[in-house]
Amino acid sequence: FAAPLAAEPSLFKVHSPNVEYTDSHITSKYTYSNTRVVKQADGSMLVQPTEQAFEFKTERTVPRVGLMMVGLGGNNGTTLTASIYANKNKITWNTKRGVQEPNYWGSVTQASTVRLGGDDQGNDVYVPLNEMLPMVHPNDLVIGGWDISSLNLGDAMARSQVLEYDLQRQVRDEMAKITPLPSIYYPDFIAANQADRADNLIPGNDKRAHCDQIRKDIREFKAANGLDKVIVVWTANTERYAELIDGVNDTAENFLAAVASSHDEVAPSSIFALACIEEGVPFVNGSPQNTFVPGLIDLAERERAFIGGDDFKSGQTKFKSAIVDFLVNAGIKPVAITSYNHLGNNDGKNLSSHKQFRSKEISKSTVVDDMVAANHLLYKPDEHPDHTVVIKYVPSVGDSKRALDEYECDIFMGGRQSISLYNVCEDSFLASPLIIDLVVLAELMTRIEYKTGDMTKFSKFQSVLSILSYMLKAPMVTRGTPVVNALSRQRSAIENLFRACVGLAPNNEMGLEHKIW
Ligand code: NAI
Ligand code: DG6
Repeated sequence: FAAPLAAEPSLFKVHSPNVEYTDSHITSKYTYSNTRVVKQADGSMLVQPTEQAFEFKTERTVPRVGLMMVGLGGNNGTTLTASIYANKNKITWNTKRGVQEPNYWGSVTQASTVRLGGDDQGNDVYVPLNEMLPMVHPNDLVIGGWDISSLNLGDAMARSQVLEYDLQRQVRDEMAKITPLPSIYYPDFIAANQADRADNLIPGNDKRAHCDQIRKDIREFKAANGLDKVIVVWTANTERYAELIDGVNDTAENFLAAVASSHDEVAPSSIFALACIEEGVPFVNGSPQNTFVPGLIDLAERERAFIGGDDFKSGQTKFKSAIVDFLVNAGIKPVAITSYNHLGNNDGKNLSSHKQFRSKEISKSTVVDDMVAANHLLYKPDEHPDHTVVIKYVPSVGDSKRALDEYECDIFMGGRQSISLYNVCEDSFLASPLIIDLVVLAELMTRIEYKTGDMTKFSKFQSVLSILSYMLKAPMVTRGTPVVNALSRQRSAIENLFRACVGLAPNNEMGLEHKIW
């Protein structure tokens, strides 16, 4: 057994009467400033600055964390597992460009910095994002999970054709020691073209028994590896949407009854989510399907379990959520966004089936809604740019996805601007670092509590982890609260929540100290 865990040392300490560091916690007293707007019948607005007192308490001890991926033997699952192994063991490999060292580039928690403040010379001081609060390091994650394909991870990595051969060669034996746990396969939910890899299945048709098996797998993985916590991420094939049926998946009780009766419209991903909710394990959905049917969200809230989703925001959509925000905030009106993709990996093969493509089309298309709605000078109510998404399966390009986007915009005095983007990248190299961020942030959120108003005890945050939005194409938020897709706002939300936890005001760009005499 490993030594008892101790609180992580901090790179910086905040000196303030509002912040206290103990061996176990960082606590902060924080004033949340906001602006309340009341629209009047005549169209005018009454505006009131508001302030709300909060206390935050963050556990300083970083636990031993297990990451269980559903779809472990896929391109993302094997790329991430091999990359963590290479990083942890400092494995370098030869490429035609020279010797390559492992890194975590593309992970916002591991490879980006935030402005902490300014020094006495007026210079900005930056720290790594993962130093803002104690966070688990990816090298320390213990990896496991499930796949409907029985291939060991060494062979599965070779099947994926993502990593350089010289790296594969060095990690293959170690990877081969991992074989995915058998998984749940309801053929109707993924493309028929996946059937030939489905040879590693939990037997039977009893959906409650399937859920209980997943719960057992999680418990056993935790015990076998001496883990304090497990996070589960769905990076398995995109499923079709489950039909929303009153009496089946509309409430927590109906959903549980539907599982008990093994109803056809309960998807494998929803069974995994249910198992995690019942085990109190955070579950993140990295694919676009509607895993979180209303009854399952009710259940998560009732059990105060953490959930997040949907669909990793890795390339084309990440650009879109930055570019459209920029255009609309620059007073330029996108009137048509046309996105073509072609790719040749197994994800592309699955998406060549219409129902699974439709799940992806929906999540790729909703991403500009909030930015368009924010500018009533450019768009009338209910007016949207034309938005088209095309995905084609072209086997010979493998994991190297090609994304072509055209942004057609109305500009000054009837002018037109056409912006064309062409993005080529290995899909799994973009998605794998996002899985790290989702795990690191979801785990951290299990250690932060808040108190406000007349609350006598600290509480965890709401079940739906909207803080994960930066990494997700169709971010889930607590019902009745606004969805934010704009990338810069999503990043600010992460940064400023962490600042609040150490008693610091949100970063702003006023730079008043540089403007006064
Ligand atoms: P992949 O097809 O290589 O891997 C998926 C794996 O899931 C396969 O090994 C398959 O056997 C397994 N699988 C299917 N159903 C399963 C089930 N019920 N239980 C356990 N395993 C199951 O796909 P890839 O490229 O790894 O992507 C994974 C998912 O992530 C896809 O749904 C994809 O749409 C989504 N995604 C990927 C992004 C990327 O950039 N790579 C970005 C956004 C989303
Ligand atoms: C084709 O777009 C296949 C998809 O699975 C995407 O590669 C994936 O969802 C990433 O999409 P995006 O828009 O974030 O690059």
